Amino acid sequence: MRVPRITPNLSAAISAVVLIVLASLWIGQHSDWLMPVAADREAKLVDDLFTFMLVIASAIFLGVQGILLYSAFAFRRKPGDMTDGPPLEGNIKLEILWTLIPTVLVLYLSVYSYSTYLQLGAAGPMESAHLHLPSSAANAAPTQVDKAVLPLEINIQAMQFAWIFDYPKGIQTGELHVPLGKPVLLKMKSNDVIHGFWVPEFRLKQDVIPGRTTTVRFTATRAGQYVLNCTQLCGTSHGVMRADVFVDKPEDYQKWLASQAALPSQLRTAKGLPKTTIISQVPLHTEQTRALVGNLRTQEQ
Ligand SMILES: [Cu+2]
Repeated sequence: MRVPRITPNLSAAISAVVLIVLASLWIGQHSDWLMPVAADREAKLVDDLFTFMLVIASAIFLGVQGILLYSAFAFRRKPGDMTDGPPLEGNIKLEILWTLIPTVLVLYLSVYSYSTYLQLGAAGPMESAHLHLPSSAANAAPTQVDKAVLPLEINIQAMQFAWIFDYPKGIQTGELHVPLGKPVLLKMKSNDVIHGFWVPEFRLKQDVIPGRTTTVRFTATRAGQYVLNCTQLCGTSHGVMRADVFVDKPEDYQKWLASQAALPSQLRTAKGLPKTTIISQVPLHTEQTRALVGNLRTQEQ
């Protein structure tokens, strides 16, 4: 059987490739439609990676679907044609090409993703990495710079099914407040099972594991209220294991901290009870749990 020769129309092929590239870049430009607002400096790293992956994925999708649609119309069966399709077999050049392109893409994406991961400080303790110099402090004396970049440390306890935030001077709250523009280091522990810290607007996710301290570093850049979700299925009420996250202007943050320090402990009668017991006595309803944990504040141990 004679194999029909497809005469490539070079200018049409080039136009199609250019169109696909332009369309993919346009989709990449609008990747923010698919993401929540970005509320910290780290978000840019993740968003850039996401945009890059979206451009590649769009180009592959449009290319494959375009060839499929074109073929379906251009090579459709003519009326009255009852013959079999031509026996096409092997094409070394094409096989090399479609092995090489995905290999290069996957390798490049691995390197790019891992570099983003390292920059986010997610690969473990990296004391030298990820400290942001505020521009005003950049020219200051070394001692001032050191002080300026020291991150604010907040300890977090995760438990079924609540988050508790431990601030200096024994202040415990059920809401996470962080100051705008200051590096923050969260040190997280779990009191029972594996939980997961995730604030979509920060683009950061980290497991909270019993017997280990895991960390998250970020610098919030957008004041507002967000939600912290638990991402690990940690029990029957996993779905309500949320907490409010506030990014406050520095003066508002100080005011909030002072108001928390002045708050009388509403759980003095329960003093001595393990905190988990106090939490577990509350019906596991989001609002009630939040209200209780929000008021939970113990004196210095
Ligand atoms: Cu959980």
